[in-house]
Amino acid sequence: MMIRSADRAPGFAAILLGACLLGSAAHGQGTQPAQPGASATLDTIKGRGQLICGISTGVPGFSMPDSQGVERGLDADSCRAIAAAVLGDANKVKFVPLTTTNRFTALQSGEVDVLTRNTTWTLGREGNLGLEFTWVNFYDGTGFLVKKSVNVNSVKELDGATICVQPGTSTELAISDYFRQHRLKFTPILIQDLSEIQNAFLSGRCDAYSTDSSALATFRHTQSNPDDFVLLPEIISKEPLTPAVRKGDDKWLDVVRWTLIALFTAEELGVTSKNVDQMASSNSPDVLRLLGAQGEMGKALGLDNKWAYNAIKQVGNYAEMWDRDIAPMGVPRGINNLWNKGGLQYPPPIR
Ligand SMILES: N[C@@H](CCC(=O)N[C@@H](CS)C(=O)NCC(=O)O)C(=O)O
Repeated sequence: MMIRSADRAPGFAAILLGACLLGSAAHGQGTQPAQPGASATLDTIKGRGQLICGISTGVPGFSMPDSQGVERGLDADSCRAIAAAVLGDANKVKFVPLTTTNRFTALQSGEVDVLTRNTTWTLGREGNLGLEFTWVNFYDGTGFLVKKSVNVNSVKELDGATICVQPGTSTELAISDYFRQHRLKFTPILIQDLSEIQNAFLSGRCDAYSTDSSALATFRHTQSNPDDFVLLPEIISKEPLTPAVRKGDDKWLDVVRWTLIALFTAEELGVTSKNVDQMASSNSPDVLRLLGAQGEMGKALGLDNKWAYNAIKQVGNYAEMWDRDIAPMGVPRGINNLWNKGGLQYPPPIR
């Protein structure tokens, strides 16, 4: 039967009205926040009183033990922020160093609760490996490091070169795509162990060393003779580095994602580890909600309403982490800045 527009109109109006009502209920004015569902991962972490975090075996600026054996870096600090949000204590973290090849199985098998290890968010990994990426904590790209003595100024001059690269990385794919597309040849030297690959490069076994350009910059910075190395100008791929969780526990995904977002939000709102207590009596509703002085944002995640307060107080906002971990390596903030400072970080609203 043909439906005349006159028959249809009231139905549409009713649907629209219904949608508007739903919209205002969802907005939360005068309503109770939805009760969070269960998270097996969150329950396990709370039960054991410790977060188990997968990190790298040693990338300066990201996760690398200092002289006292304490893990330092942006990824290590991201783990601490999650522990502070979940358990109220940034020190309740067990760090598990993982290689490029065993990192995904460690997450899949439940050996770690979260993988916070300079890992690129890709469709293949999310679609095929049972992983879910949370929120980018560093926008990176594949680069190339060469010795100054080889006198190479561009990737195009690496035709026929040997290139050291770690297996199981998105770097491998980025290089083979780029070289094929530009009709260049190269021989990959695949070495899994980090110190082995670095030694291979330093001893001249490969003409170039390729990985995330941030890691190359921090590696160069930590050499006794950084000026003997050149980071080539080309960045040949996008590598958004993103902490990942196992698929199938959406509530845990929410916790990790929103804790990272809270660190960027704190920076955006000017909340730091130093002023967080004064800010808890700010007149900004956004600040009050972030710090749990108003609303029930923590409860919506299955956490204490002081989740973000604890993370910011104990670890600092993203800019503080950056200044502590990355800036000393001479890496400029660039696209990792907030959206209102010319960067890509645009944290969604905490409300
Ligand atoms: N972002 C790329 C590369 C990540 C990567 O593994 N980079 C190396 C070089 S910085 C690394 O972390 N090595 C440290 C290690 O093997 O522990 C990926 O996700 O595949």
